[in-house]
Amino acid sequence: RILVLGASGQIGTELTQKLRELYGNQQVIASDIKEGTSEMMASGPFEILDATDKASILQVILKYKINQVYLLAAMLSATAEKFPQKAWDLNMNSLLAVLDLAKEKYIQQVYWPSSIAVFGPTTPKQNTPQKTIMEPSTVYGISKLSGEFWCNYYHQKFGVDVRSLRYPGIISWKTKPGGGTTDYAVDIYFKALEEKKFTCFLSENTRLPMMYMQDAVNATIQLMQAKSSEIKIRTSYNLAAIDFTPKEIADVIKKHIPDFTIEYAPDSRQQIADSWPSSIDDSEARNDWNWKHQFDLSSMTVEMLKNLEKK
Ligand code: VAH
Repeated sequence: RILVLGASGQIGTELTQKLRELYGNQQVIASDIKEGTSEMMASGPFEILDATDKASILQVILKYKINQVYLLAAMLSATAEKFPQKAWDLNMNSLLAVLDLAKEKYIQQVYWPSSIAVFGPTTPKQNTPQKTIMEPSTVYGISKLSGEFWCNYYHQKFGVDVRSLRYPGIISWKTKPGGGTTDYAVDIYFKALEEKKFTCFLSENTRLPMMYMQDAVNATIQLMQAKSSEIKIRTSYNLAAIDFTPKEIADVIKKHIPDFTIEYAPDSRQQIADSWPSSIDDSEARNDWNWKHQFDLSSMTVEMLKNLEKK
């Protein structure tokens, strides 16, 4: 069985649903410190669980005979700048707890997400390669880069089968934005429909790597289903799909909502965004386990607006 830690979050919600579709509702245990969407709560088992509490995680592992853990609990970039110590404790202690449980053979496989936030202002910004200068300037990025090295260490030293992807900004409609710098690109769709206007906290030409949620979920499952011998990178794989600026996404939304207007009011999140790449080279993922994305900016926009209108 599978345990999802952080199942009430943006990615956890959709990963839980996809895993339940693939493996059966009773095979996937969702958990978080707070309940999630009514759809997720209704579709299978749920446990209130603190992802940093190793003993409690072990109890759930034994109770449900878990053999695979997806650890999606984390504090994202903007919030982590406000609460650095809490962010470090949550992001690192949850990972070390799960890696130890794998080392102690209570579970057989671990998924843990990294992020483009591991790159910093000195990293080449265009088509950022898998191996390059990495000097993250955010607490979130520091925790993700450290986590990558812990994953690689537990794999090399103890044979732990932990796998990881450096997610770009992820766009989805099922949950509200959760404290990320890229979350302007989620909120813009909600606001375009609700108010036909949006005030963007990044400047109009801030180009960032992005991905529609369905692509991110598919990549995650594809990585976890790959043969161990195909996984050449045990820190974390670059993963890419599209990249766009606030102006570009606003222009695509205007094609559907002609009287939509956007204004720009950059705030403290601008310097977080400015420290990250504009586009990512993910050729290792495409070569090692046959990754390819499906959604571009226009098809993502159709999906987002269609689903939000129904919501
Ligand atoms: C954030 N959505 O903005 C996350 C992600 C690359 C961005 O790590 O913090």
